[in-house]
Amino acid sequence: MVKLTVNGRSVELNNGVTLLDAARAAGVHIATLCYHPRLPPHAVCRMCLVEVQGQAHPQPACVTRANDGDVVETDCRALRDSSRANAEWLLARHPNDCIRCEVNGSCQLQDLVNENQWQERWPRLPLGSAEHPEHGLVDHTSPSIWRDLAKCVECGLCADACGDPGQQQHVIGFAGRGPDRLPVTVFDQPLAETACISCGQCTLVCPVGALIETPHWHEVLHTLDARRRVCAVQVAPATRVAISEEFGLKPGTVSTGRMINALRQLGFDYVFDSNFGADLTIMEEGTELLSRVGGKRSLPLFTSCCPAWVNWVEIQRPELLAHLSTSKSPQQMHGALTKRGPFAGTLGPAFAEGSDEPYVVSVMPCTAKKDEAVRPGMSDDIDHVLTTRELARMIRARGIAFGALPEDGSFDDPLGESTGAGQIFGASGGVMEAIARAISHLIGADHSPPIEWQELRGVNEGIKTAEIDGIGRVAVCNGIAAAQRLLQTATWRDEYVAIEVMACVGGCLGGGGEPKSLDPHILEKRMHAIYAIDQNAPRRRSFENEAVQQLYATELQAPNSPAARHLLHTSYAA
Ligand code: HC1
Ligand code: SF4
Repeated sequence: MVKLTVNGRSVELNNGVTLLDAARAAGVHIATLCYHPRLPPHAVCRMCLVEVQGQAHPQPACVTRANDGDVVETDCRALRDSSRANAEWLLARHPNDCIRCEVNGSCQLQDLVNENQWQERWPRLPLGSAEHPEHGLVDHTSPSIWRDLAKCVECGLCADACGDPGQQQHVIGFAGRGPDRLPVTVFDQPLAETACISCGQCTLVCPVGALIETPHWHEVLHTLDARRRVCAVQVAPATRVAISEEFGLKPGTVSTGRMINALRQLGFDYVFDSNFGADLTIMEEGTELLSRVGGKRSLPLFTSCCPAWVNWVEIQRPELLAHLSTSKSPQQMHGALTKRGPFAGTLGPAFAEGSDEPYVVSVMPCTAKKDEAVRPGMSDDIDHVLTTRELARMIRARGIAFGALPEDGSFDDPLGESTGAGQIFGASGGVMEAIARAISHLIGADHSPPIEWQELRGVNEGIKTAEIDGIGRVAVCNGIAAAQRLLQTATWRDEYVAIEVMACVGGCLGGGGEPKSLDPHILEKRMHAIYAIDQNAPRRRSFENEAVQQLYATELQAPNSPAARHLLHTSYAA
């Protein structure tokens, strides 16, 4: 243990902690820009400098180990002057563009300016200068990720997140030195021309607005406000938990009802559940798996509901495309049914002339879902995709007091019915567990497999495996780097019959469109909430979804029928 004082407050902590940990334990706030608890520290922003008695110079708290007996000061004129000088250096080069910046209100640089009343030190752009003077720093080529390097504070977190042990993509790296140091792509190509898989992990750690999700929320608000079309929205399993964090509720708070009420207040006519699509995916993908096992072809089957993983296979290993399940993701299945399924004609008043389909939006924890929605072969199933963060922006823009909303909101039927198996899609291992719960039913066997598959759960293990009666051994890759490792083994083709891959560590609950969080245990907290929803669900296996049963009893006839393949399956291109 080490015992030290921070601003005169005594704290006792385990060996190995930093002065930043010690300050936080003492309740002392230290501002940071380049620090993220899940990534290695850089100490480049110099915002967290502290004085340690006996040391000649101030030390960066994020990388300095706390020693027994340290006397630490964070609050003195010299330190304030030094952070102000560092901030001035950043602000001199940062566009004064907050009013139209996508992260306005959730920007750490803006917080720093506000906390310290440094507004006057932010240079004003000349009147009428709407565009940045810098040229070539704005990149809007990706359907999922926007870059504006004029806003970059060179913290390095994006490059770390992209090359993190869980991702290992290395699409972004640092070039230049000193004031020209910037995170760029290989050969400075536009993002759309790189190997970027749109996972959005870089947007999740960017402390400012230099890397953001391609914004769709302005168009969505515009369409809602126009009241011209019937507007339907579906919400993904991981979003109903994480949205709570945007409004100061405790991480892990389940906000399904509040979220539904907020969406209705925003003007959506129908609020549906992506979990319905997830249950349907299990019926289609499970049946597809059984038919591949029977025909001994294209095994192991790769799950395909994570679009960043699909992107990775297309870009890096196109020879493996045949392994991807052709079943669309829950988002796309749900969108196809909302637009063109048997219920589409029942969704309310006649559509305005020229808009004979409902306007369909999804709320996803994922940036790559924007990319998925515009893939060839998806037949415009979805008009716009909002991340969890964008939905929070819309709610704030309309002045809806989210935390005060009643929790009683419920989904519209029939595309709002779901089981716990659909809900666990939001956590790494959830798709495979949902398959495990359903497979013996799909085979027609009379025994029931266990509901809970602990060996497939967890946000910390890279590769998880289990044996499923009736089909064989399956694997779950938690993060795209784990999939790369598995595919480097000599035995993956023979060892597994099915492999789930989620590109983001933790699965969708760790997706690049989720709220930004500096809580090192955020993934576990979200995960526990997701499994709690499943545990409390009256039905926990996808084939028990009565609306799905009804769909097969009428229009779709059976999983993988020609009608189902037409609406619910897709293809991939190298
Ligand atoms: Fe996911 Fe999925 S679980 S991919 O992680 O299969 O994004 O939450 O919506 O489509 O249902 C994401 C989450 C999500 C799909 C489902
Ligand atoms: Fe890297 Fe993912 Fe960001 Fe693309 S979206 S640059 S792959 S972290």
